Amino acid sequence: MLRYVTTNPGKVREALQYLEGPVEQLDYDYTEVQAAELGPIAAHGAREAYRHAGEPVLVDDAGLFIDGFGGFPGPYSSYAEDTLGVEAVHRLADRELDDPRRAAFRCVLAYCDGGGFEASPDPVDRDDRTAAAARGAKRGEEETETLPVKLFAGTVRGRIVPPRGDGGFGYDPVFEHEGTTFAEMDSEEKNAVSHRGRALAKFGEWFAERTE
Ligand code: ITT
Ligand code: NA
Repeated sequence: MLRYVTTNPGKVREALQYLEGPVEQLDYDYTEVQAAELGPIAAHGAREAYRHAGEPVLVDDAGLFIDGFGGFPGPYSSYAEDTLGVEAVHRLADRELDDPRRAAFRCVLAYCDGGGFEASPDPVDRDDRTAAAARGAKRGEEETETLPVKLFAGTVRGRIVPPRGDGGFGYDPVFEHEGTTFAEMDSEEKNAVSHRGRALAKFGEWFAERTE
C-alpha cells in the first residue's frame, strides 16, 4: 500500500484523483528542514515518513515562487500563508511589483520504500547525512548511507492576481494560469495543468513500471 504523506486535505483530493492502485493518505507531519529548494525538504521528509510508516511513502512539498521577489515565499509558502495570508501576499505583489507579476508553482514528490532503485541525483541533504552518522555512532559504527529517494518535480507558470474563485486551497485564488485562477478550476482541470498534476504524472509512469 502506498501512503501519500500530507496534512493537507486539498492535496489529497488532487492526488487521489490521479494515482491508481491502492493508496491512502498518511496524515503525518514530518520535519521540514530549512532549504532554499523543495527537493531536499521532500527527500528528508520521505526518509523520515518511511521510517515512521514502514511502508512505501510519497511526500509532496510545494510552494509559490514569485519572480519579482527572488522566489519568495518558495519553501516558506506555508509560513507566509499562516502569517501574512494569501490576500496579503497578493497585495504585497500588487504594491511592489509591476504587472504581470510572474510566478511559478512548484511541486516535488519524493518516493521512498527503503529499497532498491536508482536514487535521484543528490537528493541527500546535510541533515540526513548527520542523522545517519548519529545513528551509526549510537551503534558504535560508521553509518553514512541514507535511504534512496526518487524525486519527481512539476512546475507551472502563471501570475499573481486579485483573488478569484472558491475552489482549490491555499494560494489557488491568487494564481492565474492562462486567464483562469486555480480556484476557478475543478481538481481535474487543475491537475491537467498544475505543478502537482505534472509531478504526479511523472511519478505515476515510473511507479507503474516499477510495480509491473
Ligand atoms: P504538508 O506539508 O503536510 O503536505 P502543507 O500545506 O504544509 O501540507 P506545503 O508545505 O507543501 O504543504 O505547502 C506550502 C504552502 O503552499 C501551503 O501554504 C499550501 O497551502 C500552499 N500550496 C501547496 N500546494 C498548493 C496548490 O496546489 N495550490 C495552492 N496552494 C498550494
Ligand atoms: Na508542509
